[in-house]
Amino acid sequence: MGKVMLQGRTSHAGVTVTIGQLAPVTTSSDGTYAVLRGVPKGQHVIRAERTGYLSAEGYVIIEDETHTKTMPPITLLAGDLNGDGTVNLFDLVLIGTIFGQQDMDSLRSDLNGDGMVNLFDLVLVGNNLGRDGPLPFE
Ligand SMILES: [Ca+2]
Ligand SMILES: [Ca+2]
Repeated sequence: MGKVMLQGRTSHAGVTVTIGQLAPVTTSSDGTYAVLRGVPKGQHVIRAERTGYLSAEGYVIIEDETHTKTMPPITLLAGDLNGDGTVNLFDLVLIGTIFGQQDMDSLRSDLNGDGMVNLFDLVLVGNNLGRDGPLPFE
């Protein structure tokens, strides 16, 4: 189990967490997820991803599959709207084209989740310009 927070949002729901070959789980609004039970022994890749955010990736080592493994909490950085793994000019342009509108696809350009593509979202992208994913999951 663990917790993934979304930068700039009050609801941290909708992050997909995948471990190895197991079926992905999604976070609830407080960011928590429970997945690390029944994971086979060994080292597995763990990924956390959400549209509009840089993903995080790392390794989880399971020594005893009967125990529930707890992962450290992480925060995904906002702003990778086009999903190319970096927060860059393309993401700013995307926000610019629908600035001031209600975001029909609220998973995407409305980063802070207030229902509008506005200055708050622009600031989130601006603050993370130049950041690359995946972020370390540790
Ligand atoms: Ca991008
Ligand atoms: Ca917004």
